[in-house]
Amino acid sequence: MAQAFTYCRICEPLCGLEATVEGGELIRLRPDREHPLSKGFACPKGIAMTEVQNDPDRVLHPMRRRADGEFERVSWDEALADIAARLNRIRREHGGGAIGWYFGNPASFSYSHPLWMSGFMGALGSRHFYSAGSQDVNNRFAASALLYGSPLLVPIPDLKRTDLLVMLGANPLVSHGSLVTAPRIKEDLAAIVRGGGRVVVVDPRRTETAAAFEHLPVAPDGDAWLLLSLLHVIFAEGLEDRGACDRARGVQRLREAVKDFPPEQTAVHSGVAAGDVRALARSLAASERPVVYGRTGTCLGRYGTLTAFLIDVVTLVAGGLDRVGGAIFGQSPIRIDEIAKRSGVATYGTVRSRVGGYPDVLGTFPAGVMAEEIRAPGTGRMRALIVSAGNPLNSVPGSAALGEALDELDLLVCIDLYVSDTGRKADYVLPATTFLEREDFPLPFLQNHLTPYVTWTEAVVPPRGEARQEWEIIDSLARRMRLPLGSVGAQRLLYRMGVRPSPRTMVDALLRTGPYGDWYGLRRGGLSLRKLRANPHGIILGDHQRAGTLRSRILHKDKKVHVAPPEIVAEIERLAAAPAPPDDYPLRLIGMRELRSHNSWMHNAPALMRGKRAHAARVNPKDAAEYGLQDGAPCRVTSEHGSVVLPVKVTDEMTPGTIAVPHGWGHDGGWQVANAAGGANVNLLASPDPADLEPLAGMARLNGVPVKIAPGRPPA
Ligand SMILES: Nc1nc2c(c(=O)[nH]1)N[C@H]1C(S)=C(S)[C@@H](COP(=O)(O)OP(=O)(O)OC[C@H]3O[C@@H](n4cnc5c(=O)[nH]c(N)nc54)[C@H](O)[C@@H]3O)O[C@H]1N2
Ligand SMILES: Nc1nc2c(c(=O)[nH]1)N[C@H]1C(S)=C(S)[C@@H](COP(=O)(O)OP(=O)(O)OC[C@H]3O[C@@H](n4cnc5c(=O)[nH]c(N)nc54)[C@H](O)[C@@H]3O)O[C@H]1N2
Ligand code: SF4
Ligand SMILES: [Mo]
Repeated sequence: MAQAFTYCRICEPLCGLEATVEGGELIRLRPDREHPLSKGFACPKGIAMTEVQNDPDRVLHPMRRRADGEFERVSWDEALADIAARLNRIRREHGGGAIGWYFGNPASFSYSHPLWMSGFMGALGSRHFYSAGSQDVNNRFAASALLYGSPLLVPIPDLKRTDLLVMLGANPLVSHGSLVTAPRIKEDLAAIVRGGGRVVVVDPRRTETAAAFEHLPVAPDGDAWLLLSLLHVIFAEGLEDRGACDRARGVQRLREAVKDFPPEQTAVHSGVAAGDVRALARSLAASERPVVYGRTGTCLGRYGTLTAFLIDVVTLVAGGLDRVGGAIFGQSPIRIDEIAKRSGVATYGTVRSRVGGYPDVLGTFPAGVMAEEIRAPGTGRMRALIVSAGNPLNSVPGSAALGEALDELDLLVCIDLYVSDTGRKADYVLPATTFLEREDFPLPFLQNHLTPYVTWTEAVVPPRGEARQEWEIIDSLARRMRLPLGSVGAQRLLYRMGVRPSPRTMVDALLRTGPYGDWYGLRRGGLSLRKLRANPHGIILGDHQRAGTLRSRILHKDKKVHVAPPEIVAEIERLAAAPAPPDDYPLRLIGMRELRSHNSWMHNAPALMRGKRAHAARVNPKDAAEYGLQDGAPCRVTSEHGSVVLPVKVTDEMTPGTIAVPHGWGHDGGWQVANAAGGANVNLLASPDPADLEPLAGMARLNGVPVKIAPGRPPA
């Protein structure tokens, strides 16, 4: 038996894991006690990854769907040859722009997969590039592009030094933190309070985090109203940080824009009493080290980009932006800023989608237009789709319409661990390695580390069956299609010359020439891949991320934070003119996460499903009484777009008028435990209409969906 150290790549804390391996097989995963950040913490999902790794339902060979809908095993050679030929036929007849790609959340946890995938799409010259981002964080990137001129300048809350954290739409005690990597985040939050500070959790549900700290209930989709009123009060009472305002651009316009939003008038939209808003505004202004932070609860409404934008603006006006204990901009040991600038991948609004005219965010379009992009005739129609590490049928709004559209494709290929709900419709399912079967480097997360840190891992077990890494699959496909890969100029040139750099050599070069690099021996003790390999628990690079770096990193020509660009002013006007919601759907649906689920893909691990776990809609006792619902009995939730049946859970953690349903349930894939778990696909309730997406980043509207509820009978 051998032990190996690695890190978990299910969610953003990237906790250290110790793997026990015997005869090339994973026996057990345990928390790594020597990991300098997670220090022996890992959650149930990380531990249960053993069951995913060894799952009998995993896809271990390329599979082709037969006419009867069942899958048959084929060789890699056969699969790749047929896929390449079919893609090339589409290219000949309709151009590379008819081929699309959707990548899901796990893709971002691999350093090599995104690089090779964007190389592939770049070489095809296709704009049909979609991701889970439009259901997650693209609004945050868009807000940063507007504020700082770069979508990748996303601040993290300086949790170890703040004295007032106002947290909107995040539940880190369950999600373990997102857009900030802090594996022991629960302790970091508790320490704020222990040090005399405050943690205020703004959420329609009294979440695990809200219950542990101060809870300020908010109406679903009410955050923008609340933030505008916080600004209103701070300006009206002359409490703004003058220095910070003097250094920003557009403050006068912003002042004008928020004049019409006194808390007494916005309370009906935000659900927060005027007195509470005024008190919070004063606390923020009085705090030495304030920070406002928001996550998915603030991203998936009608005003996601505006909300993310206002979150930073409130921090700025309160004096916390780019300051110790506020919202700070972390740095990576790899020169991400520069690479992003030079490679031209850090784009926002450079191109627009064919359907809906949405701006691109980092070169991708909203997944909510995919169905229409497949169906709408004309040039640029999407005819083939590759899905890697994603399950869009279960994660994108308007699942019914998307399902029908996928059936119209000439070719659908899924690269996955399982036959997912989406994979069920694929012509081919290609077996991917798990993260335990691949080497890795936390490329996109390095600047989010609260404590600067870097690590590298080798694969801890060889691939099961014939599983392959995504970059290898893409590489072989590109070769067969005679497509020169290369996401950055130099890489493309090398490919043309027949040199094919591996992801590993690329990372070594980036590390060695980065700010901590060894410069090939010029700086002794500097970073290189060799040094990382000699430190299996990773290397701490400093005590804290630095504050005060923003000015040198802003990409706006005037080097100022832009607090009132026309796009945002227009959004404020749109918000003020919003029509009243339909009366016949009196309740608001929101999402939530569960400790033992991970989006849609861990419901097949028996360890996570113990205790007869079931999907449920959480409903306040008052609403339950009003609509005749009984705890544990089935209910029917109906929106303008669809209807689902699932059990009710009556709980006073919900604010009246709001119901919470986790996404990622209601399976019909090749995963037996998950299929048997029941539940429903909540995204059947979200609008399939591209016109209903949020305008500035194409964010899906998954929170605040108008619904009604009634006792329901489970489907026969
Ligand atoms: N209603 C509602 N919908 C939501 C959300 C919400 O809050 N409410 N949240 C949204 C968010 S934040 C996200 S991130 C998305 C997630 O949406 P998606 O990323 O589309 O879906 P996942 O459920 O994460 O499915 C990931 C798929 O990748 C596979 N997989 C796992 N690891 C690997 C790997 O290493 N390689 C490969 N090739 N495949 C792998 C899994 O088997 C699974 O099929 O859902 C979004 N949808
Ligand atoms: N256990 C577990 N952990 C996960 C995941 C998982 O599926 N399971 N998924 C991972 C992924 S992909 C992501 S992106 C992160 C997300 O990380 P978080 O954003 O922290 O995750 P959530 O728990 O969904 O928190 C969102 C909160 O927003 C609230 N909310 C809903 N609507 C509104 C609203 O209109 N306004 C406000 N203020 N709040 C609202 C919900 O009640 C919920 O508490 O979690 C990651 N971690
Ligand atoms: S919190 Fe759990 S799932 Fe997330 S990285 Fe840590 S062990 Fe993995
Ligand atoms: Mo996510």
